[in-house]
Formats: sequence, C-alpha cells, structure tokens
Amino acid sequence: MGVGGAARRAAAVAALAVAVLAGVASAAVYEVGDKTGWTIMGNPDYAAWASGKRFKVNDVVVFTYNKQFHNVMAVSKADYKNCDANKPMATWNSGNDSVVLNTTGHHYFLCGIPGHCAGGQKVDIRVAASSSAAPSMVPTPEPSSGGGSGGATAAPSPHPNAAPKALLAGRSVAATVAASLLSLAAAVLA
Ligand SMILES: [Cu+2]
Repeated sequence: MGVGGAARRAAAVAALAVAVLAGVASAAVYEVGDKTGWTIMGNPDYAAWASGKRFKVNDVVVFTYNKQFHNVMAVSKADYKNCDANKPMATWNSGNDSVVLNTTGHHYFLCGIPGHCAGGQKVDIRVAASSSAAPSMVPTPEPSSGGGSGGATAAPSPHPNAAPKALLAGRSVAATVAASLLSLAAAVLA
C-alpha cells in the first residue's frame, strides 16, 4: 500500500512536470501574413491567415515590413472596426516587431499609415483560453480518496501547520468571552 501511494505520487509529479514543460515548450511563433509579411501590396487577407491558426497565451506574432511605409498598432475593438489609428494602446515601428500574446481573447492590430487599415492591413488575432486546462490538473493528485486505507494517513500532515495560529486566536477569544460570561453569571447568582 505504501508502494502504491508512492507510485501514485510519482506519477502525479511526472504528469505535472510534463504539463509544465508542455506549457513552456508549446509557445509558438507566427509570422503575420507568412511570407507576404505585413503589407498592403497584393491585398493580403489577414483574416484568412488568422483563421487557420490556433493561438495560445504566450505565443508570439512577428510583424515584418518596410518601416518606411508601415507600422503596427494594437488597438481596441472599436478602433479596429473603424480603422481609427488615433489612440493606439501600443505602437511598433521597427519593421520586425515581435509581439507576445500574453492574454486570452482578441488582439487587434492595424497599420496606422492613412488608408492602409481600410485597405485591409489589419488583423484580429484571437487567443483561445486553452491554457485553463493546465491549472485544473494540479489539484487532482491530492484527493486520493479512492485508494484509502494505508497511504491516506500521511495526507493530513500538510494542513495542521496552517491551522494552529487561527485556532489559538479563536480559542483565546472564546476563552475570554466564556470567562467574562462566567464571572457575570457568578455576579448574578451571588
Ligand atoms: Cu501600412
């Protein structure tokens, strides 16, 4: 039974390690527009480019362009729709900009050069919330309720360390209240 618990724990640790490694290793790098890059020439279809991808948190998108003619702006959904380049949340203009997609949801980018966004130089990159699957794996090793018997006795040990302070504080308050109630009762009875 002890062996079974150890094996189970080892398996859980291994699974966790794999999940962590997978999370780190799976960050992908995407060149926006692929070989076409970030441009307006040839009317590239960035919606089509994005639709074929499954972006994840911490993936990187690279905008490659001639910085004399273009730039990259992160904008709100409304500004994306309206091609409004007047209040970008961020602007890049190196000609080779790597942007980390550090949140889930939509990331809206456009070129701020007049007319370019309206001409199609805009991209809506949606990051799926797939990473939420990883945290849910963490708690699962703990409730080893199925196995029961032998190994379970070791489990309670992590918790008692946290409890005593709060417990003692609560107890001393309760003791004080009880003592004053007793003295009050004694006074009434006397
Ligand atoms: Cu442009």
